Amino acid sequence: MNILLINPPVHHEIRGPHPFKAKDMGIFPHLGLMYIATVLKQNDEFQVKLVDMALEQTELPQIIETFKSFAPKVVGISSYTDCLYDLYELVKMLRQTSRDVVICIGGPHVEVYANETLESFPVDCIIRGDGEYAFRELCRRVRDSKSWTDVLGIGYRKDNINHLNTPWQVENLDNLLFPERSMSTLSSVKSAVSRGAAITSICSSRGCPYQCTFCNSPYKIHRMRSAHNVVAEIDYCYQTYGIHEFFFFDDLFNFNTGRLSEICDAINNLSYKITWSFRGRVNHLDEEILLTCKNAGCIRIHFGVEAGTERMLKIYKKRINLEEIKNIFAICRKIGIETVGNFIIGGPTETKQEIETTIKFSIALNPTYVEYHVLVPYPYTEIYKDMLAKKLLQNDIWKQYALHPQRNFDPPLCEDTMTRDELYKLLNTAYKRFYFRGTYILKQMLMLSSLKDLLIKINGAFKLALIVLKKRT
Ligand code: B12
Ligand code: SF4
Repeated sequence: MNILLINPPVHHEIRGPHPFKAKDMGIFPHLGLMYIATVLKQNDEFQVKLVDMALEQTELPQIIETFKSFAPKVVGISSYTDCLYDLYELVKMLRQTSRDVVICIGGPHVEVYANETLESFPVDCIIRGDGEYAFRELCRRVRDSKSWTDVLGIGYRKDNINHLNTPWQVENLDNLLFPERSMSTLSSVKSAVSRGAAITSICSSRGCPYQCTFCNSPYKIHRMRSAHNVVAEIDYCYQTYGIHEFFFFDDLFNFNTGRLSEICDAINNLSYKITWSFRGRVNHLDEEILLTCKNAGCIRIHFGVEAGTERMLKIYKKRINLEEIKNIFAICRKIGIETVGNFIIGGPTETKQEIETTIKFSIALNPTYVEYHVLVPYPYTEIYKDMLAKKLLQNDIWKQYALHPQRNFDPPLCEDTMTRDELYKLLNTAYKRFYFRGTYILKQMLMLSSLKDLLIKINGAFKLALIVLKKRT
């Protein structure tokens, strides 16, 4: 039986204040769908095609052609709240093409808006939680013409009533098969930050034990793979695809220092060198473990710093302080690990003066790169719930959008101290002040190690200049 998995296109990403859109960040294969595809293909149980429309820039007519020629019995589609309109168009078109195919949506959006999706999208079901085994069970039941309504994780609508089963959660992530990267178009994989070689994303844990008030991470329960299992996947990628650059996309890679140290030891025991980077927090780190990381090939750490004032760090429930941040950035600089500082502008009650302090702090911190974001109160975050409770928003804007996806949706912002336009202006100013400093540009030029490196930096700088100088319409 044929199964089609789709990552929808990104044509109408919401008109938010992010200066970088999905395509600017580099395109990585869809790990979640590859995990699912690999489980489905095990022992040739199903014939699977994965079309990453975002990665491959596939247009709707093309996917309909693929759908007709491949004739799948089940279609599984991933979902992002930011790209909901594209998902909606895709699902409608597939449904118009076939009444019989079972259409199932999974992924981050349905974690948040399960009921709304069932109500407004012409789908048979959704799947919440880890998708691997739940989706395989759905496919098995369809193949065997059995009812699938009791499968864990499934949500469906019958007689105008939604039914949501308990999400399926893989307890031991080590038991999962490594995602087959060949399911995706490897040659297209590129990243704004890679060293030019083939790079892949990798996930060593799911969930995060913290509860920052702005965060909409879909996995709430934190589970980690063993160090041995993680490095076995690295080796598999190297041996099978020749990949030697890895980006750990975990929400929080460095939660357990012991495991981090074991991962580094296991990487050092490989007979070849790799480079890697991760997304992490400044706590759970010190000079010793950072040196261990550096010696095992860690080249860059993406830190969620968020603010340059203690008051905003508290509002975000970040559970870190300015001293810790300064200390870790200084150590990284000293030992030669690049840093990316992520900052938020426009949190609840944040004043212009505080934003100014954050921008100055980000420059003084001297990270290799920065990313500034205007805070978007995402659905189900503490900040959004608080804004609704305080009636700072007239209605549940996100819920309306989830029920009626629109092309030009402007997400809510915290506009209690500044207007949307003022926040956008500050964002552009922040980027200019950080990147267009003479000392910064000179430092970047001095760090160039090759012609390839130069081309990557020129390309990055050109994109950045376009983004920063572009007028918002
Ligand atoms: C890696 C990553 C990226 C990468 C790669 C994206 C990709 N296509 O995989 C890049 C940098 C390109 C990226 C871009 C974007 N991302 Co992103 N990204 C992530 C990150 C950090 C990890 C994703 C991951 O690999 N997880 C590990 C795998 C195993 O899990 P998974 O993908 O969620 O899949 C599992 C389940 O969700 C489920 N599942 C997923 N799809 C399906 C489909 C079916 C049919 C079924 C049954 C189940 C199922 O089963 C999978 C296996 O268990 C997450 C944060 C997070 N914690 O998830 C954000 C996250 C998913 N991204 C997010 C956003 C907003 C985006 C962008 C829109 C941002 C932007 N403006 O640039 C774009 C959209 C890209 C696109 N359309 O493909 C949000 C989504 C929020 C939401 N409610 O929709 C998240 C949650 C970050 C956040 N906290 O805000 N992203
Ligand atoms: S922002 Fe980072 S540390 Fe905070 S809850 Fe989200 S993933 Fe965890």
